[in-house]
Amino acid sequence: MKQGMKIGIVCYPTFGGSGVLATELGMALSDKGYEVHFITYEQPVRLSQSFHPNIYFHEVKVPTYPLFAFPPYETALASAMVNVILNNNLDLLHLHYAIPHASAAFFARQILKKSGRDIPFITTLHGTDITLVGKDPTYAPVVTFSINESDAITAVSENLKEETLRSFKIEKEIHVIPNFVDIKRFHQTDKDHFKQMLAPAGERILVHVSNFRAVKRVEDVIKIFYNVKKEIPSKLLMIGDGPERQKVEDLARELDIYSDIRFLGKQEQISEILSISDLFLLPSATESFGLSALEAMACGVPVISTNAGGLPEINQQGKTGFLSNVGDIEDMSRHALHILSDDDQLKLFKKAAIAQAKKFEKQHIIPMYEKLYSEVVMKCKVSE
Ligand code: GMT
Repeated sequence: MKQGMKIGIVCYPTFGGSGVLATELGMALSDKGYEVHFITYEQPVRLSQSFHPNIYFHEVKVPTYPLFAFPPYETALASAMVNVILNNNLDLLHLHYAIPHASAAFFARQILKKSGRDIPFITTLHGTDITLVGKDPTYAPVVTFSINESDAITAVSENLKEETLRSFKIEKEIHVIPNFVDIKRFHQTDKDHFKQMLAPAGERILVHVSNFRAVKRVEDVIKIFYNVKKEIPSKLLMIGDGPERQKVEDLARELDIYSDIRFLGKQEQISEILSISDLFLLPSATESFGLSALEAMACGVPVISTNAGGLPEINQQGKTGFLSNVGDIEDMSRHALHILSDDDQLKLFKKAAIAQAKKFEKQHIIPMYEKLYSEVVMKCKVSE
C-alpha cells in the first residue's frame, strides 16, 4: 500500500515542535515512496532546507475582509483540504496539533461525503493542544468532538496520552508514537573552529532552543546560567525567538551577564550549534516530549530539564542529564555544575545522551506511523 499512498499533512509551519516533527515525518515518508502534500499557511521551515520530488506544498490563503476582526482560518483550511484531496486523490489526512486542524478535517470530510467521497483522518496530539489551549473551556467541546471523530489518535508520549484521557472524554484508543530524530543530520560533527569563535578561552557552552513562550520558562535558563557562570567560565547560546525574548534579554542585562550570552534568533542549521554545545537547558513548565532536547542529545549534549510532562521518558536521571521540579533553579544549577565541572564526567554524559537518542532514531518510529496509516486506510475502504 505504501508505494503510491498519498498523504495530506496539516501542521503549523513554524519553528515549533509540532511543525518540525510533522515536516520531518513528511520528508521521511517521501524518502520511503509516499506522496506527501503539506497543507498549511506557509511553507514549513525545515521543508525549505532540501528538495524532495514527491513533496507538494499547498498554501492556505485567508483573505481578509473589513468585517473580519478574525479572518476565518479554519474555514479556509477546510476548503483547502477539500480541494487538495479531490485534485490529488489523497488517501489520508494526518493532522498535527488538534486545534483547529482536527475540526477543519472533520468539516472537510462532511463536505466530501455529500459527493460520495470519504477520507480518513489521523490526529496527532503534540502538547499544548491538550495541556494548555485544548483544556480551555472556550475550545474544549470542539477539541473533544474532533479528536473523537478522528479515525485514529496518536500522542507523542505516555504522559500526554494519560493527560488527554484525564482531561477529555475520549472514546478511542490513543496510540503513543514518540518524537524521533534523524541521526544522519543530528549527530556530533567537528566544528572546533566555530566553537573557538564563540568560546575563545575554552569556556563551556550552554544552549537553549525554544519559541520563547511563557511555558518554556526562559527566564529560568538565564538564572541557571548566572549560577553556573559564577563557578565555571561559560557562554550561553539562546536559539529561537518569541514573546518572552525582550523580558529575558532585560534580565540578562540586569544580572550583568548579557555579554556572555548570544541571542542567535531563529536558526535553521541547529545541529551545527548543538555540536559545539556542552549542556542543553530545558526548564519548561510543561513539555509533552521535548523534541529539542532529543535533537540536542543526538548531537551529544546532556540535558538539564524539569521533570514535567513526558521529559522523564527521554531524559534519564544521572545518566543523560538531570531532572528537577519546575522552578527549582538551585537544583538545576547544581546539576549543571556537576556535569560541567569535570571533562571525563562530561564525556560520559555525552556518550549516554547519544545512546539514548539512538533509541528514538527515525527508522524505529516511522514504521509505527506507517502501520497506523495502512490500518486506517484499509478500514475506511472496507466500510465504503
Ligand atoms: O504543544 C505545543 O506547545 C506545540 C508544540 C510546538 O509546536 O511547539 O510542541 C509540542 O510538540 C513537540 C513535538 O511533538 C513536543 O516535542 C513538545 O514537547 C511539545 N511542547 C510542549 O508540550 C510545550
